[in-house]
Amino acid sequence: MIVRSPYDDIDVPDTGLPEFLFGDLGDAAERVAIIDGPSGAQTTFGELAAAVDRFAAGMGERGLGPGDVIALFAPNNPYYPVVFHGALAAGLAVSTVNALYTPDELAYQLRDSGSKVLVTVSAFLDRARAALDEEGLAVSEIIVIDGAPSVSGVITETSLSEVLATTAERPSVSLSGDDVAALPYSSGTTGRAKGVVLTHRNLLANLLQIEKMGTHVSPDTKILAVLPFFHIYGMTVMMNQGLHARAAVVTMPKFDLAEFLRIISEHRVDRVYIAPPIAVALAKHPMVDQYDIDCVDIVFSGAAALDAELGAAVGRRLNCTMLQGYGMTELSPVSHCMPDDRPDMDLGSIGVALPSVECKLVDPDTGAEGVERGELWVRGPNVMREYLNNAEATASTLDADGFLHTGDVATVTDEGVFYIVDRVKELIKYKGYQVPPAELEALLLTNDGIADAAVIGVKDAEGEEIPKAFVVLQQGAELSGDDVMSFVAERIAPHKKVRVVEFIDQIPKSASGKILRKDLRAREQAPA
Ligand code: 4UV
Repeated sequence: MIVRSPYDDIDVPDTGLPEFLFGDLGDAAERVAIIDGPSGAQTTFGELAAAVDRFAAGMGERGLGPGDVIALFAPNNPYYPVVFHGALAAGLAVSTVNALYTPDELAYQLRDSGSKVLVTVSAFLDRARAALDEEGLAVSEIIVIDGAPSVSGVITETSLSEVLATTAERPSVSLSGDDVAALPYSSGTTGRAKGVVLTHRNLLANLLQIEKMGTHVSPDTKILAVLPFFHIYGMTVMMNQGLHARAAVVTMPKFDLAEFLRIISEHRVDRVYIAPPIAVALAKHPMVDQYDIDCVDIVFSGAAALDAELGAAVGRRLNCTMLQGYGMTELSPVSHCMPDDRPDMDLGSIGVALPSVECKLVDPDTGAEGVERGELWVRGPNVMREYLNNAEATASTLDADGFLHTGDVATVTDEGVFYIVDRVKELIKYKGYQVPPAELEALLLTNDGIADAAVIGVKDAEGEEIPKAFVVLQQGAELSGDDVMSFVAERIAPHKKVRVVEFIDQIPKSASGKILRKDLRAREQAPA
């Protein structure tokens, strides 16, 4: 009943990730590790490792170490890996925060993760300061990556350059693979965002799993990191894979098509990781023809379903290999992908299981295993340890045999090629970003005019998944669909906006009060 990877298993060394990446630079010290896309400024591996060492010393100087958490709230920039790996090297865990978050959303993650320091950029300071006005937070300092030497606020604000100028000794921390490294947030299959406890072993294993598939990332590769490092796709596949392979990672703080094309062309980027909305632009936008981007060898899409036709159109237009993979924050994140040397594999598939990954397909209703079409369960060294402080969510996602229940429905061919064909979990993906319906429903219920609400994902005219709210009004309340959408938009990060509203008399619920999303989805599909 278990479908195994077609590759041999990997061995995962029992070491910390910073030691694994920077312990022995060999002849890479002089090579370029990070290129700041907008300015072209370069950082070598030697400079990066030295800055990682200084950040770790700075954390030790503050009395922070194993068991402590810092939050990193920043767009992609060359200092992101300095803070991330510097904190890890000092034994801390890093909770990476979505750069689009509002102060409330940020405060929630700071509180839930117990973060003691918040690292951010000056452009995000207003939101950072507003979040820290909230009660019950353990944050005692803000470190501003591009801050002036000494900034004063209600809470201590320090510039990163001050932290890195420390002459303190780097704390001697001996890390094992079981220590916690990253705490990104994900809603998983149900509920609000939860801290995903990823160990050094999890993150390291996923790098080795990707490498063993014959992924041709080498010191000559230039990877474009336009997708955010705070999300696990950017963190592992762009930042850490680039560092591990001694490739150059070109950072972009946010997506803008002209800037994206300029940076690819100017830096001769050969490997571009995207989510499906960027594929739409690459296949169709006239601007693409105005740039010399024939340097691109591989475009790799993940984070939401890629339409095979669309993917093929990108491959033809850019004269490059187009590949697709599948991942989930809880899987560190990659469990399946199309190998570099198999561009003949169906682009509508997610490829094969990575080395050391075992899969089951399980009927979500009956629990029958080995069905042709069923919920994808995954086991392997990349599977998260647990959800932070949430035994109940952990128990309903990770079973006693170590299989993680993904909430995605898949099929598999005799050759071990997997397809994602449906989703049985609540989660909505808007442009590859997570939108947890439970969070939107809770927010809608705070409106006095709303008696009940449910949110599901529906397809818009372009086939893009968008959040739709079904709303039951209080008696006598007079809210329009636009009122409801504005109410949400003012209180939440832009990717989580409700984009369609329908008023109904009653939300379908089970006897135990659970929203029957299946019924709402069926209602959507029924002819009008
Ligand atoms: O937790 P998350 O936001 O995580 C991701 C990670 C995606 C990655 C990362 C590295 C890769 O190399 C790669 O190929 C993909 O998105 O959301 C997890 C959910 O996103 C959906 C699915 O519902 C997951 O449970 N999803 C991710 N990739 C695909 C997908 C895909 N290729 N096709 C369909 N759904």
